[in-house]
Amino acid sequence: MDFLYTYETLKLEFPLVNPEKAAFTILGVPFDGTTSFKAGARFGPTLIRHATLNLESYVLDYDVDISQLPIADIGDVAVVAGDPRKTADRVRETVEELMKANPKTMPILLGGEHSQTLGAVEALKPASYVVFDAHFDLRDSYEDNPYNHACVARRISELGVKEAMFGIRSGTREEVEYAEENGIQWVHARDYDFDAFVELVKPLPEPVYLSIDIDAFDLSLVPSTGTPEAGGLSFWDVVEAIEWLVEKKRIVGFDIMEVAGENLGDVTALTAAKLLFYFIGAMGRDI
Ligand SMILES: [Mn+2]
Repeated sequence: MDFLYTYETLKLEFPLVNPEKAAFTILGVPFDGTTSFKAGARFGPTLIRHATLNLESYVLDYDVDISQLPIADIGDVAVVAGDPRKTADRVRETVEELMKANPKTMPILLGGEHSQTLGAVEALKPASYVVFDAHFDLRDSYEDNPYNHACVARRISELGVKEAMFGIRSGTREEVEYAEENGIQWVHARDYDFDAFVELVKPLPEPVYLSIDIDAFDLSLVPSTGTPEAGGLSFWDVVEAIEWLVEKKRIVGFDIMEVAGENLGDVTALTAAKLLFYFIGAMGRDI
């Protein structure tokens, strides 16, 4: 793990295990080098870890105490300032190394800009990419950079990965056309419900990479994020979708991205931390 810095204070407050023995391995990606509007995603991983202090490790709904599960937190990737491609290379190499050491672990990225999801997807080679996001992220290039956060789903689609998107409510005509031409299915936030989710995700090939851009949620839940948009999904919308995926599909990687902010206890990080516990709790029912 050459590219990591791992301050003790930046880790989850659990009895953690070695990544070679972990069912879940947390990796922070504190990158915000191409943020367009609201800065602070570099603090996302730290803010999410801190927000977990507020939560019970017992996930009520599942009767699972996640502090009893084998979780590793390997710290944060040392980012290459201003360079999303080089930073994503470090994410890819770190995840590759991790999977070599423990092919059974579930890597969980906490971010940080959505651009960094590309590195994890390149390492894990899923057949499908299921994403909750306010935005398509299907631009060919943005601000002269094909690895900008606004291009991540385009780069992933070019790898031949099937995509389904939920919570979309912002994009360009070109992105809509690209989605149509390339068989990328999506559900507008306004039309989102559980049945619409299942209909699109059911036929997708496995394994699946699940990415949560925190801006998929309604703005009231996630005020601190790089490109906030009104009119998003509810917390339970996303939790129910995660539960279905965990039960029905093989998931190879998970991330919660675009959490920003500057203050401990930020609402956005609290939303992200709770979601993290639901994901680990849902997966942990079978461990
Ligand atoms: Mn987004």
